[in-house]
Amino acid sequence: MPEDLSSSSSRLVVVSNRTAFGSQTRAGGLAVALWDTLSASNGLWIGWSGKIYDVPRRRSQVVEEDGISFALADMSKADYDGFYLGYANSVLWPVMHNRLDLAVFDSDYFTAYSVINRRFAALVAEHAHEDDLVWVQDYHFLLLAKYMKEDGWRGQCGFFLHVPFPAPEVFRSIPNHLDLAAGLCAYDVVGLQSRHDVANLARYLQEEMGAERIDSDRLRIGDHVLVLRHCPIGIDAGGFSAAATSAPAVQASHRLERFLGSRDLIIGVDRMDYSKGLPQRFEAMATLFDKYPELHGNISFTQIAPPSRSVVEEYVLLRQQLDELCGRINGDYGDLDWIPIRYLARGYDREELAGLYRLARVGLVTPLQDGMNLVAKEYVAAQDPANPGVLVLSQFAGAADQMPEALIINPHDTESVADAVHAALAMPLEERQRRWQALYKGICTEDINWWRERFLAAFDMQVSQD
Ligand code: ADQ
Repeated sequence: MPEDLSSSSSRLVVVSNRTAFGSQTRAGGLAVALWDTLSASNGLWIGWSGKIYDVPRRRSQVVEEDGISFALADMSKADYDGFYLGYANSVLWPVMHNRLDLAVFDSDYFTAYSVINRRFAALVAEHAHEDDLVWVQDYHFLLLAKYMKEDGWRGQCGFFLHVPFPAPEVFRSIPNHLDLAAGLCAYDVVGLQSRHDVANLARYLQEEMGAERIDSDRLRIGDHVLVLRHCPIGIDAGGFSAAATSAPAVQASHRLERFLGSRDLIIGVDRMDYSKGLPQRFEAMATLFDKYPELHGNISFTQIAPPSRSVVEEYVLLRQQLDELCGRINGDYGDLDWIPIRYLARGYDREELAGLYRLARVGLVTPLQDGMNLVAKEYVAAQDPANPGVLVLSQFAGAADQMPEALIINPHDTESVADAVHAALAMPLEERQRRWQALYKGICTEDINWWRERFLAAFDMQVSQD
């Protein structure tokens, strides 16, 4: 077991809040996306151990799994409350998803955020060496490169933001937004999910940090060149497609089929989060049942949504809201032999999910705001080419830019969502195949490897500055 990780040769080093070490089900897009990448490149993954101690162990724990080395640090309860539940998920998450109304601006949260970013910067210094390429993931670590540089780091360091970057007017509402901006400017490369995110961040840095545009991918801030790169994240499309016909997939699909009988399945799969538009989706299903009574008894909507961050008040309220909506809709429209909406608050294995996607005539992906949304891509990958289902996709998911052949809807407009689901159910085979082929080609071309290569290639743009 490699104790002194810093002596190995040049590698990819990923830093993210949660690693996927030892986990059976990976219910986060980030974990799903990074595992294969690091496993293939014998990389190092630095993150939180997932453990909360009254007195955290001082040293990080070093372990190995599937060719990946992990350096894992514990957190105290106070760290977890202030950094994770507080700043990351009660300030940054809502603001990045345009929900200023849900943000809790408590200055103690920012202090905790800075402390944890400093601690992880020290962890990088301990385990990485300057030939390594450090790739920091997501909104938990906006300040990391700044602290690494203050500690003397001279190697390369890039950052990928999995969530949207909001309009500058929204980001500016964060009391410490300039500290965050200084943190972002310390990276060599910042990757974002959509062109819209790149444009928002570029405008913000120009307005607040005096950044000047060098060209479409580069900004100059003082004497530092920052590459802003549009890198939409993809999936392992071939692997996911194969998973959809695996034994666990077929088994899960048969179990659900026994419940469905001859009914058509409409599926939603999300982390339970207010950005995913779940109440609006449930309302859209009620509108569908109102508008198209001929569908009664002939379709079944199953929503799979494992709880996440379930101690943050908003998540508790969301769970209650979904329970109530589900009960109301089933009460209003259900019958002795028909349950219109089923809602399963638990996670499933990747293969099982793939089987369920494949069974569904319609994949309903309707976030109000989403960096990318990998479920949309997984749904397409899992389809049977001979008889593919139809993807109904929110215009506010980053994925919509790459997937114009889906039925693109506004999730706030419940009537248009209902109409799209109706159209999807009635769509002739030939049109379903035509749309699916174009979508599948896209997710195979711009897959998870394409994403990684595109991000890593951006470092060359930084050094080739004029
Ligand atoms: P998330 O908000 O977590 O990720 P998403 O992109 O939809 O959202 O990824 C969810 C992942 O978790 C998918 O791979 C899905 O299969 C899995 N998952 C969801 N529900 C599950 C369940 N019930 N059981 C098992 N697995 C489940 C963040 C951003 C997104 C961005 C990703 C990746 O918010 O916008 O697409 O990172 O960059």
